[in-house]
Amino acid sequence: MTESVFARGLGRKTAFLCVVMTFVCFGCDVPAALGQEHGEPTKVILDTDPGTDDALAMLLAFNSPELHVEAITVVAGNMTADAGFENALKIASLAGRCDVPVAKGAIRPLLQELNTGKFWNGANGLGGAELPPAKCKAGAAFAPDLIIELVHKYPHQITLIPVGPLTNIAIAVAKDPAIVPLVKEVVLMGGGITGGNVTAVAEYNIHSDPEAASIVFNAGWPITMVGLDVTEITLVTDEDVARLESKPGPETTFAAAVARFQIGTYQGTGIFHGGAVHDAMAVGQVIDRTILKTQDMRVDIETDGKFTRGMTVANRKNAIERNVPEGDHLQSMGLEAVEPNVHVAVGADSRKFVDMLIGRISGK
Ligand SMILES: [Ca+2]
Repeated sequence: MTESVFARGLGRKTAFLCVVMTFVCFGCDVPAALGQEHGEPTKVILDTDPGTDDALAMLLAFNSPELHVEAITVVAGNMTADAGFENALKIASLAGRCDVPVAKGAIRPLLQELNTGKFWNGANGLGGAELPPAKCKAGAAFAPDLIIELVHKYPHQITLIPVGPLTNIAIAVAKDPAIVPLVKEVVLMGGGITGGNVTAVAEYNIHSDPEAASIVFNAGWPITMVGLDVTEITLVTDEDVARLESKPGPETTFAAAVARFQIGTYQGTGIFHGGAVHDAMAVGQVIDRTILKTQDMRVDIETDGKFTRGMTVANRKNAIERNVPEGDHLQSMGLEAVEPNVHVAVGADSRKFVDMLIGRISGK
């Protein structure tokens, strides 16, 4: 970015403080009622690869009055683009939201093979939970084109919530870079600064298309990264599922089945004590800024690396050493600042989020 949203208006002294201090806050970087200062719902586009946690993210978005879902855009990821598209249409139908356009996008990552996620999502992508055939009609638009169209239609109003590989978003930026300053913000699920879930250091959404992620992270728009650091500590339990089941209905029955699959899968790894609902947390962050604690950091995407491809490389100090040639070697001369480009979620009020998720889907 040429002028960071973080550094804009800061003087040199303040910028220097960025080097020695990191900004840690509970939602202080964004107004608590972002987009709702005048009671208007926040316009969002959910870019998704449904996917179990995607399904819960969709239901949370559809059942939250703070949001107006302008479109569901589908990307290849957990499922092939066709299978994910069908799932998205079924979930929109389940929620009675055929008014929301559903568009299919990229069928594969920019440069690498598609890596689907049957283990984490079940063969049908929905944890085996069956849904009736979709009533909602498939949109004809190519997802990146629909994103471009809606951003121009609602300048400075659209929040993008990508919860799959970032292929669609990167294609939209590549096709029309003019959308970047017109997007209100990007709140994505992906990455992590303390470890990965595909490799030691890479999270699935980023690992699935690192080149696309690099485009998105370097575009120059405000980004909040809701990564594994918060999603793996925010777990749905059997008690939470029982709360869903105590309110029987099509959406709660489906959500409970999905959540039970997730709990079983995650507990089966021997690492977790409940089900992680990763993608839904990105939607939750747009609804309520008090759930996550964020810290501004410079984050780059590793697109090479023998062990690190797909890693979100975070500079926690927002500084690097400045080295200059001196004779036959380099000499360190101190530190120089690097501009943060991402609000990184580093802490969560997990119970508050899960209560919101369960409450919204169960209509409470
Ligand atoms: Ca997803």
